Amino acid sequence: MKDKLILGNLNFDGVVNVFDMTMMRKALIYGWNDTIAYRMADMTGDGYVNVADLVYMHRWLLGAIK
Ligand SMILES: [Ca+2]
Repeated sequence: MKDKLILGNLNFDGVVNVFDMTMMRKALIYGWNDTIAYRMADMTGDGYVNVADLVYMHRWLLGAIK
């Protein structure tokens, strides 16, 4: 579970995919209830999770960012 800490992996299943992006989108609207997920969602590494991180994850999933 939470031993699989990977940047962008918000549901701790070991992979970063569209389910994590959906989770981030929901959390940005309704708020975060998991501080570890919040940390893993900071894709841009600026200490905040906002729409910039969602865009980053989207681009990463599309292969535009390595
Ligand atoms: Ca995941």
